[in-house]
Amino acid sequence: MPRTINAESVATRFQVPGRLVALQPISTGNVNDTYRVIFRTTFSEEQFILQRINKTVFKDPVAVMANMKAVTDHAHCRIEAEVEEADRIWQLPRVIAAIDDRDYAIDDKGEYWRALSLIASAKSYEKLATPEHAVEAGVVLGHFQRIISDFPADELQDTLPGFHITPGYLANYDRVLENQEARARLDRSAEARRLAKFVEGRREFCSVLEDARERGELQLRPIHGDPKITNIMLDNFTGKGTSIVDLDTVKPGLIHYDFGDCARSSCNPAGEESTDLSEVFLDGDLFAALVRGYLREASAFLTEADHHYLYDSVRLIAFELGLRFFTDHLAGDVYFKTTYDGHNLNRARVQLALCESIEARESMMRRALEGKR
Ligand code: GN1
Ligand code: MG
Repeated sequence: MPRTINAESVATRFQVPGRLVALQPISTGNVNDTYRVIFRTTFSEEQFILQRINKTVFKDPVAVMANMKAVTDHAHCRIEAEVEEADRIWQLPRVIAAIDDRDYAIDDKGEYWRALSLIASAKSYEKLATPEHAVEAGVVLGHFQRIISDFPADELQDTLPGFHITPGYLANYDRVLENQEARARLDRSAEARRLAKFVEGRREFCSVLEDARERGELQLRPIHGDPKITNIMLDNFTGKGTSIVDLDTVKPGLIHYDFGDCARSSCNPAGEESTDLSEVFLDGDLFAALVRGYLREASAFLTEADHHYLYDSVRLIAFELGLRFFTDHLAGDVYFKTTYDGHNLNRARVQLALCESIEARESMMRRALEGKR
């Protein structure tokens, strides 16, 4: 693969001691290309994560890296300051500087690459099986949001304008459907038409968080942007959450985008890639456990209004991601990476089925949110 050759040549351009011995692609992630890199020294070895930043999605990779550097520097200081009181050793990847001291390297094709320290002896999971894992996922998200909650959001750049602004995704869906090929994809699939009907019934709901923000009830804060379950690492030895990774969507936003994304990805036992809709649902026990873990950390900074919109955020982010996958399917798979025909349609079916399940469980979920405060 030509990209692997590029990755090899760029891997040696960061401040890592030793010589390159291996470069292993990591296939999770729907946007960037990721590799685990091994360098050997005379005495030992160094491993790190190398990523090609997808420029179609992240138009300004330099700004992405500036956000990542600023937030991780801040978070590392906070972690160090709290180290004596903490019930575990918290970790967060560090940006490894390039040989020229920049936070990225550019290859001969003009592609941007970054190197990040590896969170070793820890794993992330595609889906959660036990309430204990869900508690840990909640703790990890709450902890991350808490330690960056005093970082001034206005010092972060908006690297992905429109990210998680659901009404914008709806407008984009309408725009895509003006295209003849997209229309044809919709018309020839009964399943696609069923999803379109589901979307129609929820047009007004799309603006629930943005309306609250415009009314001044919710404020922009620094957020992770993509705290899905596969970005949360659990310590191999203790089973406790130890780190959150994939920090390229760190930017100003509503903490609700994060909570909704974490809950919709953690509490669906079938996972995002399931092909069996009958297995997709919002598991109430996992949700109650996640809320318990999250509020343990997040109660310190959540306002009354923040609490009020937590249920809506789970429903909304499942809906939004379903809409994004569906739109991408109709547009001809231009944004998310796919591995089979109809992949994005299937992902959309999963998220919208999950949204339906979240709607059916509203009162139980609200009770879990209220009961844990
Ligand atoms: C994308 O690339 P990855 O897997 O970290 C996407 C998220 C979605 C997620 C769904 C920048 O994240 O918003 O929730 O796929 N990231 C971007 O798996 O669009
Ligand atoms: Mg991501």
